[in-house]
Amino acid sequence: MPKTTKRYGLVLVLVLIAVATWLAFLSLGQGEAGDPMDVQHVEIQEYQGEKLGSIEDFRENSIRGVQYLDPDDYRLAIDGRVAMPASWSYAELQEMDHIGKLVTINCVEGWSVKVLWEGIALPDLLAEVQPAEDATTVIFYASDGYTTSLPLDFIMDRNLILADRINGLPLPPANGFPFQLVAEDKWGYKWIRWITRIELTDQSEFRGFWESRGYSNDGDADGPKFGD
Ligand SMILES: Nc1nc2c(c(=O)[nH]1)N[C@H]1C(S)=C(S)[C@@H](COP(=O)(O)O)O[C@H]1N2
Ligand SMILES: [Mo]
Repeated sequence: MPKTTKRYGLVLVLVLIAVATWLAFLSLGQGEAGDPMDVQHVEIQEYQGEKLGSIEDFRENSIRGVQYLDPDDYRLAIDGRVAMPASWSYAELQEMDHIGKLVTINCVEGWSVKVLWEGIALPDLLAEVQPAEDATTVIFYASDGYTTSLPLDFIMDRNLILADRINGLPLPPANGFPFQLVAEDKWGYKWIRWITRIELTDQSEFRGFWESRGYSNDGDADGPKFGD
């Protein structure tokens, strides 16, 4: 066989391998993202007589795009002003008591969705790490570098949850798998997704990602969007 024909043969084989790999990758990606048709027939649409919003009503607006966390590697850590810093695997967190709440999320961009959230009550997790007397503020960190904070009192009074289910389904990656904070009555930017770490601090003036760019640190959904 002449040298050039041999070379063409080799190039052809390489191109075929590349195309096959690309096709395999595409079909993998589809499975991972979750076909919306699959979601439709299992997502609950009504709860205690009330019509719910749908996972498809959410808009993706995160700072670095959807994060895909591996439940096998995942750990949630709580540290800072606590007596007993701790961390848990995804499997350990699934074993804990879960509660459900019907809550509306309101984004400052003008959309809102009401769905059923189920997850772990933060006060339960905080009881395990024992917050120090001077801890006033809880800072949340996510895998995309996003941060936000809330007063410790607010979390305890409202029994806020870390949701791992939405409308009866495991939280999809776009909704923050493994956990999204259900920051009820706060603007959407307090609803941090893909949470990896929770820090207790006495620094009440801490400002998270959007808060340090001008959004209100209180973040009350019936209050101003900008300012303190
Ligand atoms: N980790 C992380 N969490 C985040 C964000 C982000 O960019 N990164 N965006 C916030 C904003 S501005 C909004 S409105 C809500 C939207 O969440 P949802 O898509 O689950 O409704 O996520 C919040 N949580
Ligand atoms: Mo938002």
